Amino acid sequence: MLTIYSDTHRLHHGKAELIDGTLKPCFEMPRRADMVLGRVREVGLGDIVPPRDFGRHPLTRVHTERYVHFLEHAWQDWTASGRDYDALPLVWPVRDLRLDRVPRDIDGRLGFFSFDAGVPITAGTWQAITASANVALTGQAAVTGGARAAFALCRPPGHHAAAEYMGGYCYLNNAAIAAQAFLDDGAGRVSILDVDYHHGNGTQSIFYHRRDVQFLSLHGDPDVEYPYFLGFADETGAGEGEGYNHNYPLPHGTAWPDYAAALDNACARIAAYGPDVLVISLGVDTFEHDPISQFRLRNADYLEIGRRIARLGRPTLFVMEGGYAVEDIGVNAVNVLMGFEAG
Ligand code: SP5
Ligand code: ZN
Repeated sequence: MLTIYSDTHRLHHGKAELIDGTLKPCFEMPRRADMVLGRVREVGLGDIVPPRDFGRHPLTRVHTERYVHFLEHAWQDWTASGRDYDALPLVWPVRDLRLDRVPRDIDGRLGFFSFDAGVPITAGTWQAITASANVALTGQAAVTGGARAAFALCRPPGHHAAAEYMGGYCYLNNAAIAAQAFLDDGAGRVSILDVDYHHGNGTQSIFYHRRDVQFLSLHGDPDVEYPYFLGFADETGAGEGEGYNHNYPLPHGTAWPDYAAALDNACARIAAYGPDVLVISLGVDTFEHDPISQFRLRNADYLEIGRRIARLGRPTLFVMEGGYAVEDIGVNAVNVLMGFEAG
């Protein structure tokens, strides 16, 4: 399987995130991608190629122009206002606060274009997030060109980012950008299966009213887990998209048997939908030793996830999302890919 990777991810290295009431070093760190790339090399998964530059157009097919503009200029606006530490949002327009005005001041803009504080903007963030989107798009082009599968080793991740807000370590929604590119290149239907531990709220939001993209997500029950405000089973799509969104909220402590049952149900729905291509939001924070998550998958379970995805028999793009047990992230992510190749 082809892997697409860019070193440019290193330019995004946030210093701290607010968790458990304290500032801790960011869990989403450059070493995550190093570990996955190292494992891809170690097992000889296949060629590793750099991304091509697809420019701005595919980004604005799923994100608003003003949001992309905000991301591009945020660091410059932040430093122009006298700060040189990471920029972080601090105030959000909830409920009856106004959404019809976009503040001019960068602190207001950071809040307007985010839903949490897990998104530091650093000097190299724009370069890293556009490289990450290009990694996904290069994988998409390979699959459109006839490859059975490709692995987009994206970092930063993307599935929490919606059309107009960042959050949860995510800025540009790489999986959604790739899915839209598949459609723009002639696919009629795309399924996105999100196996990251956290609900893919951004991806769901982007496609919620559409039937050309089916979205399915297995994740920690938002009643007790981040992102808390989306990801429940009764979110089934709206308007044209009614019936094309499927959430599988699972309790803390979920281990392989219950996870596999939910995965089988999701796979049956994908088979019934009959997509031309499949995009996998591949998070491995479902691992038993993940430091911020509460599922109990083990190393070998990831092989089986890959096998089950392979049985769907669709051209498949894997897009890297979360996973914070850094020493195991390479083995777990690449196990999915090896299970797929064997399956
Ligand atoms: C891409 C991705 O996986 N993003 C995850 C963002 C999660 N951010 C909030 C995590 C809150 C975890 N709370 C756990 C408390 C542990 N003591
Ligand atoms: Zn996650």
